[in-house]
Amino acid sequence: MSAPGSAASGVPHLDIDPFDMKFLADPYPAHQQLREAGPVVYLDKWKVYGVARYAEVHAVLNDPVTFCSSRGVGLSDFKKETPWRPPSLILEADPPAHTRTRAVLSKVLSPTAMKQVRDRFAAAAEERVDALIEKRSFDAIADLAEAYPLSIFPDALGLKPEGREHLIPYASVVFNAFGPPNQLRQEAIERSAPHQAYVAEQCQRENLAPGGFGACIHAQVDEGAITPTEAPLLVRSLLSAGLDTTVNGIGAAVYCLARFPDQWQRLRDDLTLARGAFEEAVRFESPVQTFFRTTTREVELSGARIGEGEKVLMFLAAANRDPRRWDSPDSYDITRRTSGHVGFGSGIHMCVGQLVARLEGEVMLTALARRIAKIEITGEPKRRFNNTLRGLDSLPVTITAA
Ligand code: OVV
Repeated sequence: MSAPGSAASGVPHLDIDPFDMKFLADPYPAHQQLREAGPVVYLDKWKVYGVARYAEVHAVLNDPVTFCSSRGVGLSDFKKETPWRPPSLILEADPPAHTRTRAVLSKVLSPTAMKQVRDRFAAAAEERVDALIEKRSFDAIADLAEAYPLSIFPDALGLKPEGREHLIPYASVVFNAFGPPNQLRQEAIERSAPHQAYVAEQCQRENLAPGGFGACIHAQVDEGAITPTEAPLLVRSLLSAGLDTTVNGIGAAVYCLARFPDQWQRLRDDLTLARGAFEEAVRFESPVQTFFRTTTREVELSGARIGEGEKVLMFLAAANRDPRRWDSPDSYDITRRTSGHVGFGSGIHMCVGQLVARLEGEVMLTALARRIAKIEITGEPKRRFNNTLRGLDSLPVTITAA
């Protein structure tokens, strides 16, 4: 008998910690090491398997029976440790339980639902850009990437005005909590009580305005699709995953377009490229960098034997820049054929809110490109450190109106 990932199984052991500050500050050299070491690696620091090539990340995402989510999609194995909050009914669930909750959120966030919010989202993007043109110099994170989603998403959900300052801190805890028990995770959870209390309260039916996404989830109880106890937890999923993700997605897109002025010019010349420019930013920066799965049986993956009950860390960001899959993976190219990127995941758990994210990205990039000739970075961008999310804390810019 050999130990998990021992030399006998041919899996290379690496002493890379994908959650330390050095890695998070600049993950790209380590992503390359992880990809080049082999199709499956073993990370001794956290005793987990890792996959960083596109083929294996895609394979793991698309075999949810073998690589399950119900034992948690962070490092913690819910079969061995008590989760820091009650598990998500969609993210941390497997079929058949997952199928029903997924159908509910799919319906609430459907193409039809997008039609109903599109004009409001587009008008708010125009308003935000008006305000930024007035300012000329601003922080593209606080004043744009955060301010825009905060101006529309809580209203679209139907949240009351009071307490919204908890939303981003709550999401930051959620995404830090997928990581290992490092300082980022432990401090986030220690300080989470007020944010958790706010979120639990806002998930109740009486606190969600009629017509919003939250009320639509609760209306599914009346249809018999979910129980009255399930509805608040599904609202919690939107509060967990619906805001900080798009903040970092829009932040990524603006950061790309500010760094690559040729791509900014192409977008200005053809505004129909806005959706592609956003999608390519999701591939290029991968706002959600990683997720774990847990094996439900012994499995062979690309020649590597993995035992039952092992955690497998999927490097979505590394897969999105795997030269085996992508031409010039490290170039931001707004006309690239991005389909198949795993920035939104793949398979049965692929981002259920992706239409909301793309809508926000599209209308914001369209509004920016229509009115602004030039975006210049005028100060050192500051990184925001999170175990799962990649993005900036601040991005000082000066814009020139068209
Ligand atoms: C995709 C995602 C991230 C974080 C939280 C959740 C989902 C959730 O369902 O709570």
